[in-house]
Amino acid sequence: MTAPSRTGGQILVDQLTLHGVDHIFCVPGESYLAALDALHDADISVTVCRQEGGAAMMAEAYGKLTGRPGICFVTRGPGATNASPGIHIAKQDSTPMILFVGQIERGMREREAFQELDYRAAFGPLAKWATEVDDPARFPEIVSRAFHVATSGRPGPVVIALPEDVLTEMAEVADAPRYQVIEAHPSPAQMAELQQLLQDAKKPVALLGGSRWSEAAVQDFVRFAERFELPVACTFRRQMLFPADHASYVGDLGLGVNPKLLARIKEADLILLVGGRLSEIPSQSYTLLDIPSPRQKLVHIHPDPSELGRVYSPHLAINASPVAFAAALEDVNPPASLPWSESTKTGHADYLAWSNPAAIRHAGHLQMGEVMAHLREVMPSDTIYCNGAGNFATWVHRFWPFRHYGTQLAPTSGSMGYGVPAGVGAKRINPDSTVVVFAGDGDFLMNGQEFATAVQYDLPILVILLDNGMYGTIRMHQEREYPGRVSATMLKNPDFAAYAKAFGGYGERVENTEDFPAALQRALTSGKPAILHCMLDPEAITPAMSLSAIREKALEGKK
Ligand SMILES: Cc1ncc(C[n+]2csc(CCOP(=O)(O)OP(=O)(O)O)c2C)c(N)n1
Ligand SMILES: [Mg+2]
Repeated sequence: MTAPSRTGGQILVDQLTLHGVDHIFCVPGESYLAALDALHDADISVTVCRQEGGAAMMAEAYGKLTGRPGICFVTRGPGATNASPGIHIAKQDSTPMILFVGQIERGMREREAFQELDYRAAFGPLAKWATEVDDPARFPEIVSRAFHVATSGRPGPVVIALPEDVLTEMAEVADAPRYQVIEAHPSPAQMAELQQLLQDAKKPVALLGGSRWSEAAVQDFVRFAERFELPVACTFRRQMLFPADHASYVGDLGLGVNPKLLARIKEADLILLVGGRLSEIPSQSYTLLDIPSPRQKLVHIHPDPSELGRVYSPHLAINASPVAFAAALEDVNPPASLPWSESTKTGHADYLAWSNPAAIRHAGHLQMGEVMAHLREVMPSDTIYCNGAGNFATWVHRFWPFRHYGTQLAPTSGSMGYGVPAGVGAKRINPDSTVVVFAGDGDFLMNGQEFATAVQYDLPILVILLDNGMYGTIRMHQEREYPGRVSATMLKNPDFAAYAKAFGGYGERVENTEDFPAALQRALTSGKPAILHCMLDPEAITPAMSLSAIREKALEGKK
């Protein structure tokens, strides 16, 4: 049977459909009109964004939430370079994503034609795979490979350049079959060894991280933790991998971590590191475990063999996805007595004390401890929280108890500007979820333009914008390293409530703690994308220490 004759753009979009793509995020460009035209009749919804950085971050957020590649389309040179932050996040956060980029016609290559860029060279080190399609008949093969590469092993971003004339050329070619997720399973011998290690352990702890989890895998792990009364921590910004209200939960290895959790891990005799890499932030700048040979017996479970033994030489290396590993745990049985069970209870109590917002007081009229306590009281437990980077993120990471898989969108790569696009992406694909974006005054304006996308698609997300008039994180580091010498960290801000209104959303300024509950209520019931412009005293830079105290301590140390 001969295949029908189709344009390259049509073949491409047909491949997306058969691989299960239901949504794409884009900023249009004349370079890929033929693909846009094919999307016109496809059963794929499109979100058109205001800047490619936002579009790419929305696609990354889609990948984080679904485990399927988030799809983004952008135009040549400037569109592609604008999208690069999203590629970097997908790489560092191990998120499946495919970025399609317009490219000049094949016959003009190497002349530095209009917006020409060598994508293999520009994105090779940033992406998991960067390539260019030379022949429309190869779309089925290359797109199929892209889905396999993006989702297998350690997931990551793929960049595919689309020469304009490849998209318009006709070809007769058969479609590819739908891609498969390549699972890696632990062997029975490895699980028997794990059983023995748990049998011999006195102070075990599990650290959960990375991607390739699912709701079912989290539940599998919860059942295992329950049988073993095992203390479980999550790594930086992976708090959705274990319910915080579970008796086994002992906290997260983020920035500003609970010292009691660090002590527990240092004193452990067995560490199960499941899915994560224990990279710079969760390892506290690579000080938590000895490199390459940790003192604790390390069982490292990772879907990508090249991550096993990369930094830490494990006692037992298991090349398996968290999904497959968690399922295999059903057959691992606890020893008759659990010498660590009291310690697990202490660990959970330590977490509860550490994450209790009621105890927190700082300078200013708006008290974040009380704000967080109120959110804990009134927001649904499956609210999706999104944030970029800045000290403001501490409030949600430390004081919101994440209880469900799929409720945290935060870049482990520490990229500012992620919260708003992630929130828009999350609400677009989960319209029934409550979506809250935490943003700083610096962070928000890095991709605040996507608030217009929220308005355009009628996506009532709530932005809690903490305005302290500065790039606070950097100011904090400045006060530590160069006390009293403020340089390039102050900000003069717009009226963010007016900004929200100008875009067609709901906006309100909040200055006092007692005004927050009613303002929150009005924002949530407005039915519109909303910004609560919250005025935070610059002194309230961390839950524990004021800016002046940090400066004074540094000055003291310099004497
Ligand atoms: C894209 C990007 N640029 C710069 C930085 C460095 N950086 C980290 S936090 C921060 C300041 C964040 O300021 P703001 O959003 O106002 O939050 P605050 O710390 O004041 O709460 C900066 C500049 C970064 N992480 N990402
Ligand atoms: Mg700030």
